[in-house]
Amino acid sequence: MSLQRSGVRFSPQPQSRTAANSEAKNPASRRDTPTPPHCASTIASIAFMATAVADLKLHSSGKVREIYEWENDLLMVASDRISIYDVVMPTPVPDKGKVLNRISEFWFELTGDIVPNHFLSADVPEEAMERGMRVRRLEMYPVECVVRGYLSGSGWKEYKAGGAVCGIELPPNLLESDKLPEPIFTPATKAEIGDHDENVDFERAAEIVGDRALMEELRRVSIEVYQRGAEHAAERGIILADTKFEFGRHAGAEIVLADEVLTPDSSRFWPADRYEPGKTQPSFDKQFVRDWADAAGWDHKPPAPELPADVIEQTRAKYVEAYERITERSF
Ligand code: Q0Z
Repeated sequence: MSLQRSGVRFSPQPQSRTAANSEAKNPASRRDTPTPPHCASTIASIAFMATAVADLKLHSSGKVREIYEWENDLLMVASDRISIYDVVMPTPVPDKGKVLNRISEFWFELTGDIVPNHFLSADVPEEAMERGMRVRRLEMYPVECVVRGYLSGSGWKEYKAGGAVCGIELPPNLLESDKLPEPIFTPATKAEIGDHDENVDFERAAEIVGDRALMEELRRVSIEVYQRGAEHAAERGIILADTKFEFGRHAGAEIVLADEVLTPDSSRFWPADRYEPGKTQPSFDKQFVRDWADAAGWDHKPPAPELPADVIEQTRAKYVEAYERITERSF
């Protein structure tokens, strides 16, 4: 059976994370996509990816990733697109997709004894080489399984407002970015397109899933995978402050870890040597982009400005560094 070609395309702000839209047949139907970035390597990769085969049907797309239907399985492909302030930048970061895909692969292997996962094979069509994986098609649970080891983002906001996060009471007088006494499970529901996910308490998440015992197991597994990853990363100078997991089921298994796992896009990665509670922490991977965009005075509304080559290069280096520290392999 011949491998269909696939690959990443630079599409304009695909804000939808929703599943299969019958219109979305992939590349072919999107050939009129405006040409985004303008550096030579990008043009080259667009040219390359334009030949990337269109024959796989798009299953779902996110801001920076796509999923295709592939026989009875799925092909998940990570692009080089980068988003900050929830907006995709017009300039890709070379190799970001490969780095994230390989980080997920690494964690799937390291946590396979805790929970089965959707990874099937890294043997994918040439065009998706290293940035794609074959995964098992699942029925997904409609909750985001968030684990927080540190107080940041919406967790910090909720805590400031009422001393609790998703119904979990926390000790008084915590600072922004403080380490929590123990990791907490703070589920969220997938929001409508363009909106942020909504934090919910455990009982609400259990209602949504329709099975409290199952939800308890999702919580237990989520915390265990987070702890395994956070310990591993901490030993290598990276704080995994928090993360979001997604789970699904198939005929033979009730709980299967899916999506991307403990990547810089699904988690907050902080450089441990810069850790300083009481303020917002710098991002391990995206800080150069944020700093440049802030200095440029961008209002965080699309369209985002093109990124200069040195910002791209420094950012690429941070992704590669994250990969090499975590996996102890050279990229
Ligand atoms: C994951 C998402 C992405 C857009 C659906 N193994 C699976 N089986 C069924 N569905 C999914 C998976 Cl991973 C699934 N998402 C999230 C990922 C692009 C949306 F790469 N949506």
